[in-house]
Amino acid sequence: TTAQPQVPTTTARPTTTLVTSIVASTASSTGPVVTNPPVNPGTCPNIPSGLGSPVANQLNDPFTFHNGNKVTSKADWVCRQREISELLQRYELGTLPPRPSSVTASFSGSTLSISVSEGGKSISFTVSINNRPSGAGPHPAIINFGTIGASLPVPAGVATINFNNDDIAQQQGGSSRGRGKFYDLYGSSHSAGALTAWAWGVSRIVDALELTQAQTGIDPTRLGVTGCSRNGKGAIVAGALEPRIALTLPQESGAGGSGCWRIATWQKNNGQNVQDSTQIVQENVWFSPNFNTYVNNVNQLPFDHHLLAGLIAPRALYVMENVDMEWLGKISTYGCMGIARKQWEALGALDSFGYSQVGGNSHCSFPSSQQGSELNAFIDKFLLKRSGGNTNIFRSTQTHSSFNMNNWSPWAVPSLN
Ligand code: MCU
Repeated sequence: TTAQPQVPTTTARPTTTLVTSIVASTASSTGPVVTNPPVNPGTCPNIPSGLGSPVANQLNDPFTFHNGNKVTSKADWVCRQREISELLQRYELGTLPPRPSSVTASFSGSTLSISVSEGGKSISFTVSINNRPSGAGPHPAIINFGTIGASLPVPAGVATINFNNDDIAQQQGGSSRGRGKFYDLYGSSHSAGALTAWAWGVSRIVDALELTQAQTGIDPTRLGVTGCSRNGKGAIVAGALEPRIALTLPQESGAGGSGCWRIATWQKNNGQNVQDSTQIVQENVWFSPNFNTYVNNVNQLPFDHHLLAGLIAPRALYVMENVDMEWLGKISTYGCMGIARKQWEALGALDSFGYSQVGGNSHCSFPSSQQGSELNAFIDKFLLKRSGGNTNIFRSTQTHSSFNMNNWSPWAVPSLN
């Protein structure tokens, strides 16, 4: 079978034309899951070509379009997400190609084989589907990035799909630029950084799961995505760029993931040993080469990572961070996600947002304090679709009193209908 393109072929795939895949929860302790309305991108404002005014010592207003108009409805929000996705791709992530002309898949044993063709070139890759629950299903699954620190305890009833993201785009330092199957297909000078290439890979896994649902028994509308550290950056970007992901679970993603560039720079200027934009682009190829132009003055960017997270809203996001790891930007992720949360607030969807920062565990070893009442509550509600505990979570074991959340987000939070 060949998958049909679901969106018009444009250079940047509008993330917002596929928003209908999350169905309302029927068994929730706190009400139905909020969804975005379908919106015709043709009715959205044009996305300007310039950067706009710099934004210093605060984070960009999610609720004002680049052209100055206010976001006043859920339909506006979908347009604003489309704009933010385009700007993130243009200045930081590189272009996410639209769905390729051909995606085919087959399933045998526990191996899902995926073949993709575009422009006369083809690649194929495999993922393994493990811990498939017994019974007819369909069953939910969590796509797990790579082999570095994959440590989330996935409860019974949820399959795991192991995604070798390095096979799609390498991440062994600067020499990895343009290497991997994504670049075999699109060319080694494609603008996408590794995070975008991996998100594209996740989208192809979802395509393949849609094509093979009868064979795999996996429900492609109940998918989570996770990864830790560099692969946590991959997980949050995949959740942001692929609207068919129901639950995004980035673990200790830090700078370049759940952290904001501006807050990391502020931490660094206050003498802390924090990874910032200038360092991260020298360490690895996670971002587009286009980002290099902005890393010395991130105030120019018309976004920060609170808006990356906001591409997920009102879908479910549970962010896990480690308070003991200064390098990851512990104030940055706390502040960035605390402000990101206001996007779920505007949509009446606070039950779909969690941020939890604890310590006492080594990097990427999942602490049990986040399991029962947090991770499992999210998995119960958004993947297993049964009532569970509270999923409106924002907590840290440190106070971060030097960071003033309101000063960094001085804009109003509308109530969007
Ligand atoms: C938190 O993710 C990265 C971090 O950005 C890097 O600076 C560091 O070298 O590696 C972390 C990681 O992926 O650890 C496994």
